[in-house]
Amino acid sequence: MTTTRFPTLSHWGAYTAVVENGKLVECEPFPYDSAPSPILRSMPGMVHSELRIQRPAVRRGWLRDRERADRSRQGTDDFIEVDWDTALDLVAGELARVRATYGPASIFGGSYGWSSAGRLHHARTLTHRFLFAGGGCTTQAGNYSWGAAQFLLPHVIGTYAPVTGRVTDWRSILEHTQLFIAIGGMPLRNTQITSGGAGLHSSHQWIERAKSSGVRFVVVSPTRADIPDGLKARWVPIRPNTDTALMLGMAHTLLSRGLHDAHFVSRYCEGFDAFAAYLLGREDGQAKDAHWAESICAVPAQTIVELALEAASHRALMNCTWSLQRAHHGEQPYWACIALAAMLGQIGLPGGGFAFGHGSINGAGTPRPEVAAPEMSAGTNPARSSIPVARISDMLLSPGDRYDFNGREGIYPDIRMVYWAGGNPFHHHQDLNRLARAWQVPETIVVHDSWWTPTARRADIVLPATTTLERNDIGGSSRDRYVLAMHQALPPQFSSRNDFDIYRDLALRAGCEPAFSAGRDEFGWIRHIYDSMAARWIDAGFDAPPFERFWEQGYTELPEPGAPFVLLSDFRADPQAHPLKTPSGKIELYSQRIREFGYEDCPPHPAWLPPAEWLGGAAARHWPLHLITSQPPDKLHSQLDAGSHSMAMKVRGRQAIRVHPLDAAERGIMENDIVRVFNERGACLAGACMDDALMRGVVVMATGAWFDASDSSLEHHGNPNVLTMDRGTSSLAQASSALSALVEIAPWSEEGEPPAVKAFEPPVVCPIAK
Ligand SMILES: Nc1nc2c(c(=O)[nH]1)N[C@H]1C(S)=C(S)[C@@H](COP(=O)(O)OP(=O)(O)OC[C@H]3O[C@@H](n4cnc5c(=O)[nH]c(N)nc54)[C@H](O)[C@@H]3O)O[C@H]1N2
Ligand SMILES: Nc1nc2c(c(=O)[nH]1)N[C@H]1C(S)=C(S)[C@@H](COP(=O)(O)OP(=O)(O)OC[C@H]3O[C@@H](n4cnc5c(=O)[nH]c(N)nc54)[C@H](O)[C@@H]3O)O[C@H]1N2
Ligand SMILES: [Mo]
Repeated sequence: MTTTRFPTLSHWGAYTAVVENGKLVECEPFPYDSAPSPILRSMPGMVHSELRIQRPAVRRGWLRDRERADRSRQGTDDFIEVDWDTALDLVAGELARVRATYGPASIFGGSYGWSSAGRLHHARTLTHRFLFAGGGCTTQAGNYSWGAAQFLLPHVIGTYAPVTGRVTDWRSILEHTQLFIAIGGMPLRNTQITSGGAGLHSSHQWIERAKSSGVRFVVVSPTRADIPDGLKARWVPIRPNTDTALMLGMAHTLLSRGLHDAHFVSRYCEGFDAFAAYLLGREDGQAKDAHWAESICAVPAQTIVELALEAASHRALMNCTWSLQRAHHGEQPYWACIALAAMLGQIGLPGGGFAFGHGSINGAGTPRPEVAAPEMSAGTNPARSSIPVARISDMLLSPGDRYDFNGREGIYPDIRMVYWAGGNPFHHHQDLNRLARAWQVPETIVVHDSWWTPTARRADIVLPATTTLERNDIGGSSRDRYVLAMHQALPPQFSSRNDFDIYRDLALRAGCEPAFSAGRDEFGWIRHIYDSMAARWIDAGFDAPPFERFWEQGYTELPEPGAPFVLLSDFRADPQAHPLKTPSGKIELYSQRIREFGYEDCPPHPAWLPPAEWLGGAAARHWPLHLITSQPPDKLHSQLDAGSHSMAMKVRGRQAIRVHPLDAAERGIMENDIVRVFNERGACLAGACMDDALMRGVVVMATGAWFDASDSSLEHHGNPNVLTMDRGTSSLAQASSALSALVEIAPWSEEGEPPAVKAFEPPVVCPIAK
């Protein structure tokens, strides 16, 4: 037996791939990582799984009838394997036909998705690079993670850097913060993940240290489970989607008692008076006081007042998880948080002010110098066409329709071809029954993936991609100090190929290979990515070993920076020398620019706007439970759903739904029962889990179960996105409102066993003629 070991990296951490006789047998965590993720355990089974796409395959109906094929057979049709040349000729032919007939913007190449950690073989970047090189395509602006923040924050603080990059770091918190208000909690399950991968999982340690240095934590969340194990935090249960009301109630408390920092808001903020007038009810006759807030968010007025007073008398950090803004009117809680922090007057002070993303992702608040991580450029899109990321179904269903987006009017392009590699829209998008209808509009859909995901089985042409273990790469994140070499550990499995090589061959056919590859092969690119990064490190005064040494050692690392980073400290120290990039140069609590947009669903100051679905709204009479769909603890989105770690968390083979025991009892639901979760948009099955850490009226399902439905009446596996609302957060950001959804649940009461889960049975594939 031969055993070989290879350094490599995933979004869930760095590790050594242990290979015996050509098989991955184990993933040993990176030696410096004190809290490696158990998600690693799923990898050996998945890399060698029967769910791997083995050869290029074409949907039977499409192969016969091409663009006139019956689209309704997507997802049920069988596939016919073809050789690589045939497959690539078909894809190249379609790209050429669609571009020539309808123009480049009729190809949708947004390809949203996390792909893999390596920066060269990052499928989405390569898809863009390839399509841009050949004339362009329609892309997607923003993301599902913090799409509302991305388009709001530049109006308020001149940048969205606090969601992409640094927030006040943990060392500043340990030393100075007395009160940490964690709105949306601090669920450590989410800190297993870093986009681009990481050498260290550090959140656990920082929270441990904050605990021993006496930082007091208050966790505002519909579930007590958002408090990290062992942390003695105060839990403030709140109705989902109502945090804005809570923060307005706190702001009103400060204002009405004269406890707000009048100097800070006048020197550093624009528009405080208008915001104050709103708080006092001068516009609408309704003071946004603690009693008003209680009637919306169900947090007792007394608690709201206490929280405000405590924050005003201590060094307080207000942190919002990203989940808060993934909801209808998700712009508002972020703006309200900044306004409240401004009134507390601690923005820019060590350990004070506001932060986003602590508890949403590993590395938020981890000390790291502000210098480049490894990067691969996608180039620029000559077609200059894009839509807000989460408006995909609207676009496919309504070509030519006009929509508002951040002060401009867009028109949905007429999409004839969809190209996707590195994402799983039948995981990530909302109202999947609607997406399934929209997916029937384009004439041709091409997908690259390594596995028969729900999206791959709904493609016309499927190309099998290698996994990271089957190629060389380089990875790292701007939130982590390590850069990792990723050594090829296995040969390509079956006849899969690297996305890079697939695109290179397609680019050759289209005559744009030089623009795509820039004359570099795999190692040429890895070296180029490393050397460009190293040059920037050296310019910034850091060491970087020569490429060969880095590659041999398997990693290199940046030092911890000297002084702790404090968000907006330079602006606070000297607002004239360091103005914000807002029209006023200040923090905008009232935005003239947003006022000029004239959006009813995004007024010019932070405001409580009821979401379309929430427990206090009319729809709750029919649908009395608020469904929170959170990130899965046992995988990354839908990746590795069929792996051992994820399978062990399922309830009778389906996604768990967490239900308060009293809500369950009212409906005759018992632990481990199969239940139907439903609303007007759809229904899915799930396995009931009693959870008294929940607020009454709230149910929680993690995302990620592979979509498994033959029609829109019932999804079998527990994919909650058949239930979520496909509507933009507002005309401003048009981001995903995934967390605003009401449902009802009932025990499975029909005759016989509920339908079997078939998500992990590959489709029928007719083997290639030998
Ligand atoms: N209801 C609800 N929905 C949500 C969310 C929520 O909170 N609630 N969260 C949203 C958020 S924040 C996000 S970021 C999205 C995530 O949505 P996605 O990023 O689309 O989800 P993933 O499952 O990570 O999809 C990545 C796909 O890429 C494939 N892949 C991996 N490596 C490679 C490769 O090298 N080559 C190719 N060709 N393919 C590869 C994987 O097999 C997988 O199918 O989901 C969103 N959806
Ligand atoms: N294990 C794992 N970790 C991940 C990911 C993964 O797939 N798996 N995905 C990564 C990605 S792409 C992203 S974008 C981040 C997302 O990070 P987040 O958006 O922060 O993650 P969520 O799990 O959606 O939500 C966090 C918590 O918010 C609470 N919450 C939900 N709605 C409300 C509300 O209205 N008010 C309040 N106060 N609390 C609410 C929920 O109880 C939930 O536990 O996670 C990253 N981390
Ligand atoms: Mo995300």
